[in-house]
Amino acid sequence: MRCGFVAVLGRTNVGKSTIVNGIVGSKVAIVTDRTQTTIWSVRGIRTTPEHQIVFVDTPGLHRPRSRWGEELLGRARRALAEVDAVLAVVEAGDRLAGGTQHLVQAVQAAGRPAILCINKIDVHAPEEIELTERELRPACDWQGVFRTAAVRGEGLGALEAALAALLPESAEPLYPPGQTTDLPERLMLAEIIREQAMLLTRQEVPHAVAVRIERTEARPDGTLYIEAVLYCERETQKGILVGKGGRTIKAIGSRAREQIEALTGRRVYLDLRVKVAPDWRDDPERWRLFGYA
Ligand SMILES: Nc1nc2c(ncn2[C@@H]2O[C@H](COP(=O)(O)OP(=O)(O)OP(=O)(O)O)[C@@H](O)[C@H]2O)c(=O)[nH]1
Ligand SMILES: [Mg+2]
Repeated sequence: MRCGFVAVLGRTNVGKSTIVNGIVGSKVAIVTDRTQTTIWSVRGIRTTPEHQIVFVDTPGLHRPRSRWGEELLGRARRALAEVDAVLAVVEAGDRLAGGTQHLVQAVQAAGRPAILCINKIDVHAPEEIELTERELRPACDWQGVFRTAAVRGEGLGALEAALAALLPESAEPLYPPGQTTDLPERLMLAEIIREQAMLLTRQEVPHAVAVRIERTEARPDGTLYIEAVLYCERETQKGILVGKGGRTIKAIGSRAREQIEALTGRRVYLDLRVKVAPDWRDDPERWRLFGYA
């Protein structure tokens, strides 16, 4: 079989995590309509009898405005060093400028075989898609150019086959065939909570939220008890996260609980608290405390 690692690189919000989840066939990375959703270079593993593709999803390329932003960019860059191939993702309508220009430069510098994926073709006019392809195709030595609508699963089968063809032959898979991710359960639980916090808040709040699982306990009645803290940077953000009469934090909790119950197949009791960690995004000591470093 063919087995190996594929880094998924691109501007923030173009749909990298959606593509990884779609090909892996289960949710290994959280997805929101906000920018800078992904903070981990999560591995998402797709295994068939013919191949095993280990995707390394990465934080989106963006202009960093904090040390945390720089850390995320570093995680994306480092992912390139350890892979067999690169999947560069752009959104239909993107031109060869700004972040997309940086993407192409990073892919070229990586010196690995690369495939270009033009995503979100469901929401862009055919002429726009054509323009993006015409501009980006000659910009790099692509092994293939694909068009996808990842939210609908469109084009993902062809993309998967092309990526697998770039991987080295191997007698054995790298990961056990049943495994879909390498993210530890504790971090996965924190990510599910962060996803709902991002979806239910706006403006700067989604990016100021960090989640730390304080304690998990399997109770004798089969319930999984989870205690977590949502950190934000200011009192005003705390007010927004808690919401009027606790409405927002309750909504975050009940949506996250449903997801965790679906994932674990157990009844879940989720105990959420909100705390302020002033300017944590500029404080690496805090990241270590959150388990984010
Ligand atoms: N219409 C449309 N929306 C899409 C498509 N793929 C992803 N999206 C949406 O685009 C948004 C961003 O998707 P993500 O997968 O989180 O994007 P990302 O590139 O991983 O973003 P970061 O982790 O922030 O870098 C979400 O709201 C997705 O539902 C698509 O093919 N079509
Ligand atoms: Mg992502």
